[in-house]
Amino acid sequence: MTQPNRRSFLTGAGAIAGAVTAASVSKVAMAALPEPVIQTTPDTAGPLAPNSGRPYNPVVTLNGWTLPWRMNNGVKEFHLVAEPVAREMAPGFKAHLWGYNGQSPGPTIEVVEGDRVRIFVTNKLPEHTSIHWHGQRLPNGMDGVSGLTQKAIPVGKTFVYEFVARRPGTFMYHPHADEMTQMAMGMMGFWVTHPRARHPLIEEVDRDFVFLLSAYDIEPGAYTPKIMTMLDFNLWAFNSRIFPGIDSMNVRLGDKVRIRAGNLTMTNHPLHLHGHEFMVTGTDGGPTPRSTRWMEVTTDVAVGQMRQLEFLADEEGDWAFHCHKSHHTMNAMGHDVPTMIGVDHRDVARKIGKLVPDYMVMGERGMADMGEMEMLLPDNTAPMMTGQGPFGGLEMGGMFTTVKVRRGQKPGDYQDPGWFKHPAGTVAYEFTGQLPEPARAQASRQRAASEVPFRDVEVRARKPVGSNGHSGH
Ligand SMILES: [Cu+2]
Repeated sequence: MTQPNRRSFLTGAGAIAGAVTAASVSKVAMAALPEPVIQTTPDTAGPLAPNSGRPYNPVVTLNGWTLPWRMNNGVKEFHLVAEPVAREMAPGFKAHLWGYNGQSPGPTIEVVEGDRVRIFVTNKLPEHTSIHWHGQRLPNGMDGVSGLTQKAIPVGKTFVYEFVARRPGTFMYHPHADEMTQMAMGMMGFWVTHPRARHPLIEEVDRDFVFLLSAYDIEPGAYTPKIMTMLDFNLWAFNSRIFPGIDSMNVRLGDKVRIRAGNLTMTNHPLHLHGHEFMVTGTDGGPTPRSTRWMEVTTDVAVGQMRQLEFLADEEGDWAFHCHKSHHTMNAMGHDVPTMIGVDHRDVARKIGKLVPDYMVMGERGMADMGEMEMLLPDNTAPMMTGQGPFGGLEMGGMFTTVKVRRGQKPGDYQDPGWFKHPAGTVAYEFTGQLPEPARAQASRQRAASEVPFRDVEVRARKPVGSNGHSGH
């Protein structure tokens, strides 16, 4: 847990933790830009309790933070700075991304339904930008589509967006100028509009976590994403962090928990929770009607969509929460590796060695060996399958974390409680008795004797190798 630090551009602003109050800023200062608040660490910041404006229950951004604001004559003023950032995606692995206010993704913006919001956007990127407020009802000229609804924000300039947050819900923000490059570089942020009063379709919850799904293509050893990649990403992230760099979501036994996710990658992500059932209570269009809700353990979040999952955390333990595309729970180094199970690799190793010096052939017994090869990786990359748990290697990466449900977790405490201490007799254990002969093998032997003579059949499968230039499909 860390508090954002501030670059103090204004004199007499005073040092205040959390949101800036109108009373602390002089009249001259109010006419100026709100000082930008910059975050330098990728740690999960505690919830930012509002100290001005209408009250609400704040969210917690996974490996992120909420942007403080100042009140100026009843308008909530925020200052976003679009700039190059260094994002630690996992311990030992830093990426050179573009983001907002020191991090990628940018800070979460939290407002209340009916709030008038003014957002100053300063462009410190090497090219023009804009911000689109994904999902919002707003005047057309505030929609942030450069060329269509506004001029792009030139390098070094500050533009102002102003609108009323008209409907409560879950939103995102991202550039709508050289969008492919800027989103591939990590420019995005979360936005939550809280209901102004009790809403018939919006439950009050004890914990409300938010994060964005993002994907990057960064060569092992490199720092900057390849922006032309459309599908073949090698880093699948929750809020520009990859396992084991993603914090756990720590809750109290019996808590009502909401997890909000938005997808700004180029493919869908079926999010899967272990040990509990959840309901999708909201989409990018707002809260879902009750008649459309059903219990499930996996829900797909398509490109450009947002989903709110809600569940009662009534089972103690460390419960996995991850994208169910298994390639999305792996890190770099794992892609474009041939399947080696059961293959005599001596000849292959010689061939690959010519192309990639120091390459190791792995996987004769499956890929689990990869989990223990961290020492041999180039600088600045993340092992493909990694993470240590109380029982050994987790062999995971990418879009994977845990929901830690604890009896002793105090209300409002988001600290990691450590690994779950399983009650005696509740962990899967080794069977040490006699293994019986499999019954099915018995049956097929009888049939083989009475019908056709049984002989070994070898199956060879080979993908067609084209010479017509279509190999990239
Ligand atoms: Cu996925």
